[in-house]
Amino acid sequence: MSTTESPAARRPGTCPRPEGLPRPDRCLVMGILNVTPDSFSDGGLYARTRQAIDRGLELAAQGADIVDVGGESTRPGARPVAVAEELARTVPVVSELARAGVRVSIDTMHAPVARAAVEAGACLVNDVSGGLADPDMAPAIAAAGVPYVATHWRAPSREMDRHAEYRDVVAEVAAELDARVRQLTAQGIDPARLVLDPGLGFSKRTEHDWTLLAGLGTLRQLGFPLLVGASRKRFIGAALANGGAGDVPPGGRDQATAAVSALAAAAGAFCVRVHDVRASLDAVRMAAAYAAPRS
Ligand code: PMM
Repeated sequence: MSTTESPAARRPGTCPRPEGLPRPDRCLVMGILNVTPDSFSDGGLYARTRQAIDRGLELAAQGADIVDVGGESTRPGARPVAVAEELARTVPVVSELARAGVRVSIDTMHAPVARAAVEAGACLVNDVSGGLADPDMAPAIAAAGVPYVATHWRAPSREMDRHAEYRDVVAEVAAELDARVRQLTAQGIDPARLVLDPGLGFSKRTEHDWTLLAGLGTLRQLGFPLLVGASRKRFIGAALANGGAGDVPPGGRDQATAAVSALAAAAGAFCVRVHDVRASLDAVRMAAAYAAPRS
């Protein structure tokens, strides 16, 4: 991989775009819909399902290009969820949103969930393990022929922080993503449908996340569209805390997230994944206007 970037490669409009997804002249905004008990406390599965569908419709009405449905928390330290439970949480939500005309992605590391969600109408599979958590994932994606987000990942949530060691985080993440691309395409995934993601917060410390964000131009040289998932993450809270003046809780990080969305879009990201769709949609529109050719 070369480290010099041509001026054309720096323009957001020239970012490669996967087949099977919309191609507006701006960065896409993916709205986060986590159907997990910590997001929707008590109330039983039906209540959670109904609430999740309503929230998904709301995200779409706010302008989300894609609504990303997930049934398993991937926070550091999170425990795995049984596949049957993940299916019960996500498939009815995917199905109902797809029926309502919403473009849905499924956020899962498990092939049976990916398969069932695509069957239910999901048009994209978002796998934070990049195919490493489940050996059946790549063949399932190859067979389904849907776009696939492969995220940089080193270990399951409960042990990810132990693997946050890098000498040159941008070069190592680029090399590890490149290795994933080779393996995934060798297993039959169409490279035209691949999206890569630096995996902010996944086996990364705060300084790694900021270095990766600043290094998006280098990651784009891998030749694939990039998705950036910064929303409300620890590195944003740390920057807002202003050198230890007090952490800002996740719910107070949306404006800062929108600022990061603008930076990611200006650096050529194909898509940002966020909780607050409206703010990031405005942000990526500003990035597009800023980058637009002027006479
Ligand atoms: N982060 C989370 C979940 N899914 N998907 C992609 N592609 N990239 C990410 O960075 C990502 C993801 C964890 O964040 P959440 O708990 O706020 O959903």
